[in-house]
Amino acid sequence: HMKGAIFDLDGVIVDTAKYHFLAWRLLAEELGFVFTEEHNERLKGVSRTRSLDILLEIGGMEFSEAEKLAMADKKNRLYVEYISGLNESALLPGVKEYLNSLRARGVAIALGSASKNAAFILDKLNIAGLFDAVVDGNKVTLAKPDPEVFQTACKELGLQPGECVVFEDAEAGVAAGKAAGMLVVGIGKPEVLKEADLVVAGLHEL
Ligand code: B16
Ligand code: MG
Repeated sequence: HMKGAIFDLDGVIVDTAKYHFLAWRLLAEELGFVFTEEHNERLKGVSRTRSLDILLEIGGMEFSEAEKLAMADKKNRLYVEYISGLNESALLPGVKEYLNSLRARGVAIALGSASKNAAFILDKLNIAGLFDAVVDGNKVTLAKPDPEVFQTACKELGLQPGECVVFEDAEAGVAAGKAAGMLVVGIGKPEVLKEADLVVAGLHEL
């Protein structure tokens, strides 16, 4: 019996991956190498600093911590510029309907995202008011597949792990949900999200 639902943001509620991609690609271009959409798959669900490390590994480049901090900042400024135009129309199919149906059934709702821009995005999408708790990259230190983000969300809802269901599109996120002892609904392809308890193409299917 589900008492709490914990949602990942990028890939579940909104497709911000394309904007992350545009910003990272521009940074790679400035550094003199090509960053493809296939490369970008490796950054999904991964924190900003870890994403930069992967990007630089792909480009075969090394920088100091200070230089990397400046690059991550620059990427984020570009990204925030891209997403500043987001509105309700960017919500993935069925999101609003599903969140409202959960609320009507008395299920508590939380966000469990790696993004430090999560609150800004929820606000732009006009759905911030539907969440009882928002746990994002500003609140947790350990990245998925570590279960910290979902454990914190569950605690903030005042629930036990066994009472929560996680909705995730990334392999690392599914692993994090399972490690937290929660049921996990994968959003995407069953052949990719093998560890999930159930896989659907999107929230519109629920
Ligand atoms: P930011 P999620 C993740 O969101 C994205 O999938 C990932 O590509 C991004 O690097 C990460 O957030 C950090 O985002 O730079 O905005 O802090 O899937 O965990 O909702
Ligand atoms: Mg995601």
